[in-house]
Amino acid sequence: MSEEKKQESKPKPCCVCKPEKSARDECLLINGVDSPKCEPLIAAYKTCMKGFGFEI
Ligand SMILES: [Cu+2]
Repeated sequence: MSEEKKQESKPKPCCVCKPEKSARDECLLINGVDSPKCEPLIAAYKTCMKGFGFEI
């Protein structure tokens, strides 16, 4: 993608927090979206995204 280079200082949401995202996604997949089990993982992902300036 050509936009990728211009935004090097600010990464895209899809390029950051990948381990946190996959952990969250896997949890949601296994336990379902309403499972409280995944709340810490969702929180960890949000915190990580926030660190990169993304409010989700
Ligand atoms: Cu990306």
